Parts: sequence; C-alpha cells; structure tokens
Amino acid sequence: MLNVRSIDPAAQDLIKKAHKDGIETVWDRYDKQQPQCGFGSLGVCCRHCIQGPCRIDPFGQGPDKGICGATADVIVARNLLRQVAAGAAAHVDHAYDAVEALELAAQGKIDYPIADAGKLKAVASGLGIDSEGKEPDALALEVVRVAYGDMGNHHNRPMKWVSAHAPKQRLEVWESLGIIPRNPDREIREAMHQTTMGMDADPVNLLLATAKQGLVDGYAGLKLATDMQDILFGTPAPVVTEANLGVLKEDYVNLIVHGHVPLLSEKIVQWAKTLSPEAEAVGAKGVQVAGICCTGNEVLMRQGVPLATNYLAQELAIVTGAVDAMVVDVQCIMPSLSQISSCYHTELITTMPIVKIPGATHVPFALEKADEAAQEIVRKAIGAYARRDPNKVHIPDYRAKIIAGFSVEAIAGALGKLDPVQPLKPLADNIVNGNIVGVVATVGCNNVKVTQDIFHVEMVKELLKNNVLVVATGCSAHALAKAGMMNSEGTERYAGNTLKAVLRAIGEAAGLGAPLPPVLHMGSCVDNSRIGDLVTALANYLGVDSAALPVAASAPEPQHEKALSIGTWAVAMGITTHLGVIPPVLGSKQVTELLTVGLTEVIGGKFYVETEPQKAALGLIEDIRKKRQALGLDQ
Ligand code: MSK
Repeated sequence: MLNVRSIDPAAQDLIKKAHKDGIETVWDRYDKQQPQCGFGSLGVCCRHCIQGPCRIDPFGQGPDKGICGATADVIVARNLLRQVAAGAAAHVDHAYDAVEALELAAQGKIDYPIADAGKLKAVASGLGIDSEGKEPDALALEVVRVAYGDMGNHHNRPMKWVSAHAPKQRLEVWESLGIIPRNPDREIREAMHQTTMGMDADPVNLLLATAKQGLVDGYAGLKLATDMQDILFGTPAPVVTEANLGVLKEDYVNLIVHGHVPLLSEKIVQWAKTLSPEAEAVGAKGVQVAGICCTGNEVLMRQGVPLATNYLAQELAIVTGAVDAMVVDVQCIMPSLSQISSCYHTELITTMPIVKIPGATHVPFALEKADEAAQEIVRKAIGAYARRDPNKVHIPDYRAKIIAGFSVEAIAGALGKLDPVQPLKPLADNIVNGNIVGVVATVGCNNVKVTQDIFHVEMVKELLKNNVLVVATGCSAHALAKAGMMNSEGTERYAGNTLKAVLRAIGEAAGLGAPLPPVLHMGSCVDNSRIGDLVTALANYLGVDSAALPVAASAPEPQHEKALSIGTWAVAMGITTHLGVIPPVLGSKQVTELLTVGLTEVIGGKFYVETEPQKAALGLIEDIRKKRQALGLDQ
C-alpha cells in the first residue's frame, strides 16, 4: 500500500519514516477525504450565490436546474471559467511583481542589477522599442512602461505583450473569436463578473471567455514574468547538477526554497554562499540550498541549485529531519508544512503578505530590504542546524544527474553549432524528415490522485521510444529529472534510434562530448512561455500556423488551477493538450464535448483526457502523425 503512493524511491522511503514518526501526510489526508463528493468532481455544484449551494443530479432523477434555473452546462462552464481565471490571476500577480522589480532596479532604488542587457534589448526590439544608444536602465524603463501600459490599458486595444509575441495566424483566429485580451486585470475582473449570479448562461460564450483567460495567462502571466525575470537575473544557459532528496547533506545546513518567485530566492542563494563561514562556525561544512516546486526550478535554471523534490513530496523533505529551514513564497505551499515542521527542528519561514501560515515564522519580504530578509533567513537556518536531532535524520541516498537550463536561447545556442546562420534549421529539418517525429511538452504538477511521478515518467518513456522529443517544465520536469531522463545516459537508455542520433549529433557539435538529454528542462511554470516561444519560432520558421505543427502538450498529473489556465493557453495556441486527471467538467456533456472535440473547429486545439500513461502517449503520437500527414511530412 505504501509503495503505490509514489514511484520515487526517496519518497517511498520517507513515507515509511513519516508513518514511523507519526506524521500525517497528504496521502493520509486524501484517504480521509474518501469518498470525494461526486457533485464537486463532476463540476455540477454551484456556490456562486447564497440561495445555494445547488447541485444537479447527474443521474437525471433529481434536480436538473439550480434555484435560478442554471443548467448543468451553465454551472460547469461557469465553474471552469472561474478556475481558469484564478490560475491566470496567480501568474499575472507574479508577473506584476517582476515588472515592479525591474522598474525599481532600473531606477536604482533596489539592489538588483540588470543581469541580461542582451535579453533586455531582445524584449525591447520585440515590442518595437529602439535600443540604439540607450543605457540598460533607460531602456528597461521604456519596457516597463509598455508592461504597465498593458496592465492599465483602458482602451479596447489588444495587449502589446500579446500582439508582439503571438504567432500571426493565431492573432487572426483570436481576433475573429473576439478573445484577444485588453488588460489582464480587466479580463479577470470581467470573468468574475460574467460568472456571478444572474450573468452569462451561454456555455459557448463562457468557454470563449475561458479561452481568453488562457491568453491572459500565456502573455500577461507566463511570458511577461519570464521576460522580466530573464532581464533581471539572466537568461538560463545549460547547468549541471542533481535532483532528488539525496541532494540534502547531513553535514551542511540545509535550506530549502519553495514556491514560485525568484525575487527572494536569488538573494538567498547569494547570501547562503556569503554566510557560509557562519555555518562553519556552528560545525557545519556550509549551507546547502535546494529547491522545491518552481522556485526550485528558477534557481536551478539560472544558478544550478539542485532540485530537492516536487509538489507532492514537499512534506517529506521535512520528514528527512535534515531540513533546517524551508522558506516559502507563493503558490503550491501546503499549510500542513507548519504542523510537520513542529515535529522536527525545521524553521518554516513565510515571506509574502498574502501567504501567512499559523505556526510559521514570518520574515516579511520587500524588494527594498531583500538583502536583509535573505540574510535573516539564512541565519535562521544556521541557527536551527544546532537544534537538529541526529536521531531523527534520514536522507534517502537517491539523486540523479541533470543537465538543465534550456531556455530557447540556450537551445538555439546548441543548435547554432550545427547551423550558425539559421539555428532552428537543424531542429526543423529533423522534424520534417521524421528523425524527430514531433515535440511534446510535459508540464504541470503532481496530483495525489495519481501515484507520484508515474504518469510523467511512463508516458515520457513511451514518447521517447517513439522518437518524440520532450521538453518539460514545473513539477513534470522535477519528476523526469529524478527519473534520470535529463542527462546523456537518459538519451542512450530511453530515446528511439533516430531521436538518439539527432541528440548525439547536437551534443557532439555543442561540445558536450555526449548526447543532449532526451528531455529538455525549460524551467518553471511561468517558463511555459519558453515553450510558447519555441513553438512560435518553429511556426514562423516553417511558415505555418502553430496549430499545424507536430507538437502537443500534456499535464499528466495536474492539480492546480494554474495547470488549467496554462493548458487553456496551449489549446488556444492550437495545440492538442492532454490531461491525465479528469477536470471537474464531466457533469456537462455539452462542455465536455466542446473542450475535447468542438473547440478544434474554431480554435484548432483541444483537450484530450486519458488516464493511462501508455495510451496517452500513443494518443498524442497519433495526433502528431495526423498533423504530419496534413503538412505532407514523412511519416
Ligand atoms: S509548482 S502549479 S504543483 S507544476 Fe509550479 Fe508544481 Fe503544479 Fe505547483
């Protein structure tokens, strides 16, 4: 029973320890929730007004309408729109923080030097800003002005971040559907308005509004956040490190960064090095920083910080008894961390005004005082090290070597060794000739309903075997990293023959002396924008709509509203998007049909739900082959 919780041996080990230590984990709480509410699972429960809650009887023997007359179709569509709007809101809020940081940095008001003037110029040029003769700070302020212009746009013009970055053919499709966002805050507000009592009762109109929220997420959330963060902290380049809880070290102060935003964690990485002598003074060999979820991915991509683990095992990190401090920022943070920390010596530290957890220590983070906050946090970790109980320590000895840092720029850099003039040509040529059958992006979370990591790993094995190149972000990237799919050995072991030959050739040309990994780690959840950029660049290079490309996406174990909003954006890009966990929509036949079939006619993409990994892989390959056929490419 214990071992079906996860395929990750470190997690399996620690689940046993958790039981021995009397710790309740996410899996125990999931068991206590059984059976989960059928109405909620189908999406047919409405709590939008306080005449309710109303529930529709899915068996057709009870009520078929809510008190106001809303049908199952309306309730399901409204609920979905709210979920996707919430996911988009999380990313837009993240992006807004990053814009503010760039503004203050450019004004010299905070100690965050602009790390990547080249990226700044590239972003400026994409927005039509001339950078000739301008100092980075001045140019950054012009870029910031455009971002704020989008955030505060009160005209009916499309957001510039959308019109500047989306594939041309897509813009035409979205315009014809009337779904190009004007201003992210306005669109999110409108979605809340549209779904409140007595508003939109047309499921089709509600789903088009949902697609618009996908675009809000894709451009005002993901793309904007990545652009700002790359300018501030640098565009990722290949780094080599390790993944899994075995990266924690018994004789070091272990400090885990968890959440999504790199604004504080970048400082923590820096101060962990600087304050290492203080750790030595208390008997440790130094400070080991490791990452969970997407803050982990951010500092991995730019600083080579090792990955500790992904979403579902966050509690187990503390169960090692070796984590001296865990610092959290926003999103995907289980409140249970506080209770579990109290059973060990771990200092749980919250930092954001909108994420406080009773029992945790709150060290307020403000950009102006980031260095002070980072120092305080590192010192708290060093202080906690002295309180560590060696009898409670168990670090499972599992870690896999990983090569990460594959921004689009880094991929182009590696390919450019084969064709410096047209770096995308080697990739495009190998897709066209069928050596690479297609590209699948695996993204998103773990979900307690699925054995941890199994869907990511088993599905990707099948894809690689069939010569499909995989790019990954988020907790999917963590899962594939832990499973040894992000190193050169992974290529030899998992890639089909033609894919292997391509990865060997690129690896040799790039001077790795070994093949490129078969799964390219492209970053955090917001870095799904990098995948969007790659798709857009490929579409432009081949002169086709992104909907026509032999490319698909998958969230094998999605849990968060953000996974739904990212998936919706991918569908709006015309991409078939697989979900390995059924979202709460089955209560409406009409909505389910529109999401999985009907949308394709108008938008090109669709959701594809399959809960068995091999079948999902084969389904995606079939979809890719159909697209190849339509393009007249070799099969
Ligand atoms: S952290 S949103 S569990 S990917 Fe980005 Fe992982 Fe999903 Fe959170």
